[in-house]
Amino acid sequence: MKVLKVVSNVALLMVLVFSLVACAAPATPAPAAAPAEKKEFTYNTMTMCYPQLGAESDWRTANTASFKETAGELGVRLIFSDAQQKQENQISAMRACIAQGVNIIALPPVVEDGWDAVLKEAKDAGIPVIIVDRSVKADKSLYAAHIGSNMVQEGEKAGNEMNKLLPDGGKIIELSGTTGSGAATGRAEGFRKTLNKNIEILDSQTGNFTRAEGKPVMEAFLKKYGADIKGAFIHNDDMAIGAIEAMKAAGLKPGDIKVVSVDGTRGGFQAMVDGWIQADVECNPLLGPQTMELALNILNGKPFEAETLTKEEVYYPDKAAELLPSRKY
Ligand code: GZL
Repeated sequence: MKVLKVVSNVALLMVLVFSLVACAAPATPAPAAAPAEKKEFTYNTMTMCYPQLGAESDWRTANTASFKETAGELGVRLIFSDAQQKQENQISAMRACIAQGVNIIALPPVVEDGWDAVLKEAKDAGIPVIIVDRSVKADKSLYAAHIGSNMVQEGEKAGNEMNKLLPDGGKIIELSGTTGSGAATGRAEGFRKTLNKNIEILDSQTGNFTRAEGKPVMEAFLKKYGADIKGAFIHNDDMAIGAIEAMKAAGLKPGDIKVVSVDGTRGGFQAMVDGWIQADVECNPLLGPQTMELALNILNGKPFEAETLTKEEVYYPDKAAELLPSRKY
């Protein structure tokens, strides 16, 4: 069976030669793997960091609820923290989120200044930042977008309301929000832009957006200026409610001092029903849904607005009772 053997030897030789040729021949490169498709984010795969500034007011409580409820409904993983109104705590929370490798940061800044370094750290880590609610004084290249209120416009509206309440002029006081915050700065600026010249601001003092601090500030104003005070511009309903406690304790009646407040919370509406607040400039805290949608568009490279300003009304006592039950915050 020589032939077979020979065949087999020849076959063996051929196999040997073929395998040698196959090994020697340059391997034809495998087709390059298609570049990995950039995975599109969905709400379920998005992790958002929300270093909330505090829990100082009903507005803030509603803002926190809006983010937590929206994240729960959409399936977004929300890394939430409460900075107790301290910027250093917000910055630490942001740095922890950066280290954790979140997809996006939504920052509600307690004050306007001091954000450049941590915003740059986020940018260098490839984590976009959305500024929520109040503004920051930082290079716009350091963050992707801002969503919130036009605080200067809120102040202008308040000035117009005070003009209507004191057509013959008079002396007023101002309880301002957190010193250095975009909300307080903007409202004060806008208010002074539209206030009539026959209305004099006797004094201005921060109540840090809280009821607890609004009350003693108003007590001190009443002690110092007494019946000279014809009006009060108060930067949020929580401070107004604190100030109303001081006015009651001083024996004043609703309307003795014309009060213009800001936020439009249920507490503010109730104070209008009771006659203590004469106009309430709305400031909308329910920013969760719009911010989540904005975040997804940013992450997926879709078109988005760099600046989204919320639409806001001014409310008055004559409609307060009717509208109060439908108020969402
Ligand atoms: C304004 C917001 C302010 C509210 C206050 O957009 O930052 O902070 O007016 C809150 O009630 O504390």
